[in-house]
Amino acid sequence: MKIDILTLFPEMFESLRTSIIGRASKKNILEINIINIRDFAKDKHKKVDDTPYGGGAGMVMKPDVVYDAFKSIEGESKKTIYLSPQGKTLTQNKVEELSNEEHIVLLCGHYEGIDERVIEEIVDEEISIGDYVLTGGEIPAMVLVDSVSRYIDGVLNKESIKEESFSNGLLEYPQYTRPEIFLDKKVPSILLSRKSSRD
Ligand code: 21W
Repeated sequence: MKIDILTLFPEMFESLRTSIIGRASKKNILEINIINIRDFAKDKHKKVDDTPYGGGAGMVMKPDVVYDAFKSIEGESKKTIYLSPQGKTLTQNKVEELSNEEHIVLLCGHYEGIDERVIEEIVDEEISIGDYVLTGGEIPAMVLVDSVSRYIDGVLNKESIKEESFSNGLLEYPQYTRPEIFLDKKVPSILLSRKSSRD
């Protein structure tokens, strides 16, 4: 799977390289490409935003700059997702659905958002990660990458996916490891008598 991320803050994605996802990238299972929208600014001041028509607080990302950044991505059949507070809330079912895509593009907005005309032109789907206000789409994009990457073969083992509680509706249960007694609290005896992969 290939994931292109369009952002004004590429340095926020550094952590992806060192994590579990970085390992999958090395195995060529997952290819993550960060594109700095500012590289497509037109003027010498590298201007990427402007004041909103009709007034209001903050700045809006310019449509031409975002459009050119998007156009720099190759491939015909890619699904473009705009991380937006107005989007549909991400669910485990959506994560699983997205994991079957060959190529996705994640568009991260900042400031007050992106000019609507370029959204209409390039975006297939708008996704939010929940009803609270963040400063931009970068952390939501990372949440999406992290959750989707678990379904890409080789990132996690099959058991972890099977055992996970969210999509199959099973209840999660408390977990214990050594030592057997911690702060005078004993591990439940039913778990101690059970043979497992330990030792
Ligand atoms: C937050 C941008 C609030 C714009 C006037 C009319 C992406 C996000 C974001 C942000 C506004 C997600 C407006 C959960 C989030 C994100 C930045 C204000 C603009 N002004 N999921 N419309 N929460 N947030 N609205 O904040 O980009 S996914």
